[in-house]
Amino acid sequence: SSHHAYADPDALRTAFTLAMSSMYKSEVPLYGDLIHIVNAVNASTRTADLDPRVLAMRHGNVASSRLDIERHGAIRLGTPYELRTVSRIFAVIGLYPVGYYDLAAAGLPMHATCFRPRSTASLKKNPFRVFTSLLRPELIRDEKARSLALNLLSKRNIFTAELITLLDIADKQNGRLTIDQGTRFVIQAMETFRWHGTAASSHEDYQLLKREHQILADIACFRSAHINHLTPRTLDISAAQQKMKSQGLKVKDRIEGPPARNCPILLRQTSFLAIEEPVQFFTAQGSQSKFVSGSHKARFGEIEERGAAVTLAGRQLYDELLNKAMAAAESSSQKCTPEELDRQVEVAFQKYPDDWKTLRARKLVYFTYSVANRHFPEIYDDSSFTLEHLILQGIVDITPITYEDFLPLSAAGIFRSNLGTQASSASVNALSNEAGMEEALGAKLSSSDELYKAMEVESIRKCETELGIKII
Ligand code: OOG
Ligand code: NI
Repeated sequence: SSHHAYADPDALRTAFTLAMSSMYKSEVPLYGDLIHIVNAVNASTRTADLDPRVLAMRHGNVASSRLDIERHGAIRLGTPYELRTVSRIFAVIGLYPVGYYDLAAAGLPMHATCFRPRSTASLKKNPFRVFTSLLRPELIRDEKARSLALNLLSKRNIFTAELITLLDIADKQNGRLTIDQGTRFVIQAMETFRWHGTAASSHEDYQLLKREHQILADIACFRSAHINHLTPRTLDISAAQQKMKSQGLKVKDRIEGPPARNCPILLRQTSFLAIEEPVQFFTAQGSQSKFVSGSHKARFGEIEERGAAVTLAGRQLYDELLNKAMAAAESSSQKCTPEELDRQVEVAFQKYPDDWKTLRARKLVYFTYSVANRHFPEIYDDSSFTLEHLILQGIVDITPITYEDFLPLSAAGIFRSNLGTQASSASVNALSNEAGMEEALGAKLSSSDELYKAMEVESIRKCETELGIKII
């Protein structure tokens, strides 16, 4: 019954991404330095030498896509209510929960999902996504720390009243906001993810939680779910890593993920290490409450280089080879140095095919199909054709699908390098709990594999329409 012009969720996502980016740059100036480094590396990468398919995946698939817009961020939430409300925020900007990430295996009392666009069209407009982890209080061994964390979390409210009002309005408008409401929404949403230099806990409570697990203090002692990093894409992650080092940034000791390849798969990531930031805590000591100065280390800057989405078989091979490399590095006579692990990864991944044809023949990577040549005599008789035939005849082209998700082992490596801790005893041997995540969220998690398969099918249907034939 209204004639309001609703804002396009993809456009709102871009406004949100840009607001988040400028907020983070002003909060963490070192992040601004990282952006300069990435821009310089991207500008000097010899893109003409790159396989256009590889460039497309690194760049983001579309000519119109801005190279300088971030590709992901991460937040850590404390309660199911926070997760459900954040999922309402993300739905307004076209992000939906996809996939389950078990972090307990890495010694973290948490699990996670990725809020991201699901459709090809939406991904093309802006693939920005948020790695969103949730505390699993049942994995906190120490009774006192657990109840303290839950008590602090029960008292905090990370959402402004106006934001909740706008979310309720969106519910009544089919999930949409008008352009004016959308503008207010982005401003209000930033309050949820902003840094606060004044903690919501006493210094004593902060230290108690930190002793149990540093991540607990980060999740429970603050007034917001501060964004803990943003991640621009880079066209050459090795060069960017080198440049970060040469400019004096403290960087992660190795690039996570698969080794450099002709046909990149999945995701390679590295970061500068979390900075120590001043924080004011109140202290309960004495009769008068007063403030004490302390500090907190949680926030960093990351870069990523994306490759192809792999099938379940492709993922199995990836996990197998990575595990083999880690085992070999552990048992090598030298100490397990980052260099030794890099070397073992190189060796192990020689078993992972590295040309698109073989990757497709062995069903290790997902592809989309597009019409390369519609003026082919054969296609005018009205029979059906196999995909293989059309590819061989040069009528249909194959393009690897860009990986849009995360890697739990890489994520664990990133957590670890920023916490400066090894796996804690707090959560060893814990089982993953995907059902628990869905219950907290109040919704099902989409399967990334189903989404990649749907993209493949959609592209084949499109070829059929364009060629006017049936592909079997
Ligand atoms: C999230 C770390 C995971 C990634 O890129 O794998 C992540 C966190 O530190 O909260 O962002
Ligand atoms: Ni990240």
